Formats: sequence, structure tokens, C-alpha cells
Amino acid sequence: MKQRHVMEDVDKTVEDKVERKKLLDGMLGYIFSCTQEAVVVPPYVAFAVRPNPGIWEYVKVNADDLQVGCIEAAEYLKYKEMIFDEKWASDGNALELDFGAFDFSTPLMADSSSIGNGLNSTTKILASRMSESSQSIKHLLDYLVSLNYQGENLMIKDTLNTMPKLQQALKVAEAYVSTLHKDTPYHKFEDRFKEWGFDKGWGNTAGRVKETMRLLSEVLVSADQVKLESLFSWLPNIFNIVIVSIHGYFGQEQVFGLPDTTGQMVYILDQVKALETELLHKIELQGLDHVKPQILLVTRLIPDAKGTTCNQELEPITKTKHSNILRVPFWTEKRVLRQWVSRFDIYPYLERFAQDATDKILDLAKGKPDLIIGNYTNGNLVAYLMASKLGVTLATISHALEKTKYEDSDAKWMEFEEKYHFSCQFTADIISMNAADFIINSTYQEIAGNTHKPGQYETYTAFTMPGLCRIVSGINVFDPKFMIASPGADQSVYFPSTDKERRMTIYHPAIEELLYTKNDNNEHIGFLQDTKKPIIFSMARLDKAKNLSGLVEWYARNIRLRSLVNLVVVGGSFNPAKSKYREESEEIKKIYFLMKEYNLKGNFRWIAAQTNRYRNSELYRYIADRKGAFLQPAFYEGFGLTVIEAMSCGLPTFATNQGGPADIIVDEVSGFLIDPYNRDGSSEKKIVDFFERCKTDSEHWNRMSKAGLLRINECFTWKIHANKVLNMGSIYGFSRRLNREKKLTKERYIQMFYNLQFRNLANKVPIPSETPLDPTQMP
Ligand code: UDP
Ligand code: LCN
Repeated sequence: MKQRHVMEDVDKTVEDKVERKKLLDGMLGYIFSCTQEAVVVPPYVAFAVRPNPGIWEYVKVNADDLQVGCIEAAEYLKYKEMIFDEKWASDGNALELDFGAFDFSTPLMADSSSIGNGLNSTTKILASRMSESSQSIKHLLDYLVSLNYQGENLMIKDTLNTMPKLQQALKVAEAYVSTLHKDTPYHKFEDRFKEWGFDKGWGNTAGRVKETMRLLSEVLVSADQVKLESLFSWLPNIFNIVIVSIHGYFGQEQVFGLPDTTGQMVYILDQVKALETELLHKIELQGLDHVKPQILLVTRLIPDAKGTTCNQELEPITKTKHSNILRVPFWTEKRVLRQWVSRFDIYPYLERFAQDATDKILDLAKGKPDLIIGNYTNGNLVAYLMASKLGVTLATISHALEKTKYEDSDAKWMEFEEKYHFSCQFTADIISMNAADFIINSTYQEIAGNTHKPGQYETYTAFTMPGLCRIVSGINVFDPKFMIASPGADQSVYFPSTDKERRMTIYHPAIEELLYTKNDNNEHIGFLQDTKKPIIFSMARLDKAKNLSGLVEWYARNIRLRSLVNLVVVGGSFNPAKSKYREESEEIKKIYFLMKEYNLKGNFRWIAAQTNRYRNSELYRYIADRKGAFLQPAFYEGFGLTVIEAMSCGLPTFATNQGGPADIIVDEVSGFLIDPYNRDGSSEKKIVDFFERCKTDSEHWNRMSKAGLLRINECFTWKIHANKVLNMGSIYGFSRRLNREKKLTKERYIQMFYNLQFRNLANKVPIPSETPLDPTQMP
């Protein structure tokens, strides 16, 4: 039973309203209000109670004698399993996993509000270890001595490998640079520094060198969090980064609208640009002009590339100087797999892919990367395999954990198996999130949800897949490895509609055709009779979870809304028979049905998936010019890039309160949050009220537009993101080194789970039939 079922039962059982209120106001009512799930196995009812984000308690009530007792997660999960697979539930030797057993000495975040701020906490822990133990300071010293770029030593030579020697040399060097003008370039005093035991990397000018030296001297005497964080933000320790994102058609053009090619690609391409810019900036300030940072974006090579560049092995990334896409093919037992495969069927190829990609990376980058970042379940698993082989710092990003999108997808995994292979997906997730040195999150929601709903990661705290394994401790969201670094929208593309000089008016004729012509064609169907009305705009893949059909239904049924605005939806394709997405054809059929049932002619335009982000950005702005709004109606959204794209273009935005958008928008301040289930009609009212108010108060639209922009500039930019990620790489990288032995124990457990469980599951996923590859076309 979910909470709503428990409440329904209370309503049914206690009919008297006064009695019911008394009950709900008491302790039992409080427990019910925090209950996420209950399992009824007579005479017991077991409750999974979540009083606060991240905090779970399990309670068992005996319905015969009303005895109440706390139980462990394992016992609760066994009750749950009784519902699905009684035999397995009572098997004393069923596979049970406990990742928490290795984390008993990891200091955790103190309370729910600090979840997702792990960098601060990690730095604090490191600082206190430094001040308490000379052994930790020695580790820092060894770490600094080991810094190098492709074999060229940086900062400290190994002649200064003891504390007294280093401190003495620092004193002399600091005194010397203090006598120089702060802008004196490093090369002017480089020789003298070499004699004292120092190499490049301290800074490009006397001023910066002095600052870095002062920070180090202070940290050696007494480390505190602020000093340590500043010091690590300046250390030259990251030059080469590998980013792994495997599924989809990963290209820079002509890929949108192709299956599994989503916001993840937009995010990563923008992230690469931001990281490279930040790396170049840091390298310049470190005085290492000769160093060329390298970012390799590793993805799958698809021989049947459908007119995209996805069959090219190496492709430079536009708007970068040194970053490339590296594509590596999937192999079946005997040959390269030519065609695209869904992300749900991708598992049999990953191990070989990881090996081949690692070899290519070592060859291209002329050495090991300094940081590997995985993306989504499959990319995270491959990133884990690479990082553990190379001994490199590992970061992971989920984008979306599918487990949250489908109710009971863990307990009912067998029902979903043929279509989605969740057994592989959730196993891979739990492996990579435990192996990661740090996890990059877009929002708090993603980790720990809100007071009512668990976060995506939180659903891995304790769960069971009856018949497969029981995870009594999967991940702890209080672990300081969780750190929020929200993405942004490329500000050279998504800028405000009021920025007249940069407007891409060249697209206006095409946009007008897209929105207003009366004919139906391959790109649009339906038309807008009254072209003066503002537009409610939405754009997404046609997945069930995106709920575009739900938006069409709301609009169709709401006479008031239909009289105030037109609806324009961009998404998917129009032919259900040809659709390649698993869920798209049903959504297509549903929209067709609604168009007919509610006669949406003249009010509604449906535009097929769009591939040109420049034109899309101008479309947002064009709709803003006409005082429209963006609406994102998803049942659940991991983050929601369209939300920040729309807000960056100055379009007032309504977005789902389920998932990431709830952290992007401050409700009724920088936009509006809506409930996609709209149980009480209040969300529809919010939309109607907005447009009605805009009619009488001409400033209302402008105020919301400006407030949205302000929110974006303060919290959601790629510059802030890149800076944070590099600082994470630096601090968590050092922390990993300091905790090497402890990490090794857990890594062994993870390896065993991978070998004994994941490989078997992956081997069961069917491989599509194919025609043999012509050897002359071998990549
Ligand atoms: N997008 C697009 N064309 C479409 C639909 C979406 O270019 O027809 C882009 C959209 O502008 C955004 C991304 O795809 O950059 C979708 O990202 P979001 O985070 O909203 O959702 P996802 O698809 O990743 O779940
Ligand atoms: C995947 C999703 O589903 C979206 O919610 C995110 O915005 C996107 O990736 C980028 O992280």
C-alpha cells in the first residue's frame, strides 16, 4: 500500500469525522502522514516511515494484539517480498547486500538540510584530519610532490619531501616574491625558484605565487576548511578529463528527434565547453601556458549513422579548442554492431566497450586522465570499470534514475524485465553510485526529494528485487559524496527576448510558418485561428513521463483557458506505427484522440521534434514577444533543461512540482509550480489566473519574466557549474587518496557484485539480429 491507500483505508474504517480527526491529530496520524509504504501480511502490518528527507524508520504492528515494534530494513523488505515471491522471501540464503557495512567510519552529513553540500563537509573533514595528524599532512606533502603534467614535475620537487625542508623553502620564497611587483611574470624568477626546489604551477605572476604559497604555509601550520578549499581550487591537478555518455545518437547536429538522444547530450556538450573554458582560465593563472587541457567525450560509434556523424571515430567539439568526441563501437561476439540499440538493451556490450575505450583513451591522451565522469546508468557503469582499472577519481551523474519513473519497478522488476531490463539497470546503478568518489547532482530534489516524496537516489537506500537480491543498505543520501552543481543553459544561445541586438530574426519567417500556417504537413498539424492570442508552449520528448498528452487534455477540457490562449506543443513524430521510442506511439495516439474528441481545431498546434537549438531558442523568444508562457507538465522530471532554457529566454514558466523543477522555480516568485496530477484543479486555476491578470495588469508578465531571469543568473549558469565540478575533482581526488585503504575494501565487494551478478544479468539481454559488417567499412 502507498500512503494514499493507507489514508483511503483510514477514511473507510473511521467513518465518524470527529473521531477520524482525533486519530489523525495523534501519534498514529503522524506516523500515517510520514508513511511511504505499508505491507499487510496478516497478522502484521509493516510500515516504511519517512519523517524527514533521507530518514527512514521501519515499524511492525501486530493487528491481533496491537503490539508495535521497530524493525530493521531487512525485515521490512522481507515482508514486502512476501507479497511478490513468498518462497524467495523465506529463503534464509537469499542474496542480501549491505553496502553500508563498509561506511561505518564515513562521517555523514548532520541533517536533511545539509544533504547535497558534500564538498564543504569533505573539506572540513580533511582539514580536521590535517590538524590532528601529522600523517595526514605527510599525505598532503606526498600529494603535492607527485603533481605533474605528462611527466613534467609541478610546484614542489622531491628534494623538499619533508615538512621542515618545505616550510623553510616556502619562507625564503615568500619573502622573496613579497619584494617583487605583484604583476612580475613567473619566468622572471623561475630560475631562482628552481634553486630553492620549486617548479611551475604556483601562479603566473608574483602576486598569485605569493598568494598560493601563503595558503600552503597556513594550511601546513593549521588547516581550516576555507583555506584548504582555496588551496585546492588553485592546485594544478586536473588537465585531462574523460566524460562517458554512451547511449543515443551522440552528435552535435541532426541528432535530436533520434531515439534516446535527449537533454543529456545538451547538458554534456555545454558542460564540456564550460569545463574547458574554466580549465584554460585556471591553467593561465597557474602560469602553465604550455599545458593543453584535454576533454574526451566517449560515446558509442554507430555504423548505421542515419546521416549523422555518429560513425566517425573522432570529432572535434565545436566552440572548444582541445575537446573531442571519441566514438568506440559495440561488439557482439564476432562483429561490430551496426545499428542503434535502446538504452534499455545496452548492457551486453558495456564491458568490452569499457576495455576498448580505455585503450583508445590511453593512446589519444598519452596517459591516464585525471578525472572520469560517467553519465546515466550505462555511462556510469563504464566509467566505473575504467576508473577502477586505471585508479582514477570517479564522478557520476544520473540525469534520470529510471527506478523513480515507474512505480514499484524494483519489487515488480520481473513484470518489466522483458521491456526494460531493470535488473541490469538497478544493479548497475547501485554499483556505480557506491564506487563513485563523488556524485554530481543537479538539484536537492534529485537526491532527497522533499518532505512528501523521496529523492531519486533516496529510493536506493533500501530496496528489494524479489528473486534477485535484497539491498538492505544501498546508498546513504547523507554521504558527503553527494554534491549539487546545477547545470545552466548556453547563454550564447538562450538569452532574453529583450536583448534585441542578438535576436536571430533570420529564423522568424520559418517560425511563423511553423506556428501559423493552416496546412498540415510532416512538421506540424493543427492550426491557430486567432494569431493574436498568447501561446502556452511546451517542448519535450513524447515519453509517457513527460505528460505532453496530459497538457493537451487539460487545455482541451478547460474552456476558460482555451478562450485565453493557444496551445503549441513540440515533441515526437506523428506516425505511431513508425515510432522507435517504446512509449511514443501510445502518446501519439492519445494526442490524436484528444484533438478529435475536443475538437481542438483552431486552438492547438502540434509540431514534430525540432533539431535546431538556435531556431528553438528564437522560438522561445518569439513566444515571449507575444506574452506567452512555457509549461512543463511532466509526471516526474529529473532536472528539466527546457525549464531553464525558457526562463533564460525570459518566458514566464509553469513547471511540474515533481522533481528538479521544484528546485529551479520559487513558486509564484520566479515562475509557477504546478501539480501534474492536478487533483484539486488549483494548477489549472494558476494558469488561468496568470493570463487573466496579464490582461488587466500589463506589468505582471514583465515582472515574472524578469524574476525568472534573475533566478537563472544567480543559480543556474554553466560557469558556476564548471567551477564547482573542478573544485570537486580536486578535493574529492585528494580525499580518495587519503582514504585509499578504506576504499579498497569496498571496491573489492563492488567488484564481486559486478562479476557474480551484473555480468550474468547482462548476458541475458537479447542481442538484435544483424547483417555482417563489410570489413572495408570497419571503423
Ligand atoms: N529538445 C529539442 N527538440 C525537441 C525536444 C527537446 O531540441 O524536440 C531539447 C530541449 O531544448 C532540451 C532537451 O532537448 O535542451 C531536453 O532536455 P530536458 O532536460 O528538458 O529533458 P530530457 O529529454 O533530457 O528528459
Ligand atoms: C535527463 C533528464 O530526464 C532531464 O530531466 C535532465 O534535465 C537532463 O537529463 C539533463 O540532465
